[in-house]
Amino acid sequence: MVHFTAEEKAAITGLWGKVNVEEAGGEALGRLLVVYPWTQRFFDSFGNLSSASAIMGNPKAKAHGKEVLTSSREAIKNLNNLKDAFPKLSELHCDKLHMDPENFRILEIVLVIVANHSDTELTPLVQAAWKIIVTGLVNTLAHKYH
Ligand code: HEG
Repeated sequence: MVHFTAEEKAAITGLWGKVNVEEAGGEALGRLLVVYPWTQRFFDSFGNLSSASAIMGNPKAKAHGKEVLTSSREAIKNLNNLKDAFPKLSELHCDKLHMDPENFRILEIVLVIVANHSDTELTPLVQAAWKIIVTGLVNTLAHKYH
């Protein structure tokens, strides 16, 4: 795991402060469901996921995307100890949802795409930092898998 200095931590926390969790979260989860349709099987309760526009406008998908990014933002507060950030969530996805951790990697790809498409001008350095953080988060969530 990468060790971050105080300065790097401040830069990363600042970057996350700018992320609109509602917008980026909804966009990321929507794209996940559209581009990787097999992920829809986890979301039976979401209602209409029959087309790309239905998915992108689905309020439950948006709310879940926001929840995912909000919890990610909490984890970022403890950057140098990411692997201990999500023990309960990791167990939930493994033991209760029986979700293949490969799906975390897919979400990782989507999150990087969403960041690169955002209105905010992102320097290559910030893009690289985002990629590292998202990878860290994803590894964290896979940590309790057995
Ligand atoms: Mg998961 C529940 C976070 C990837 C499917 N996910 C949750 C919850 C959080 C969360 C905070 C609510 C937990 C609770 O109610 O106690 N998820 C989370 C993160 C990431 C992630 C931080 C990746 C960075 N989740 C993920 C992926 C899928 C998925 C890739 C499916 C492809 N999550 C999922 C499902 C639930 C949660 C099906 C249960 C939803 C429900 O029952 O309402």
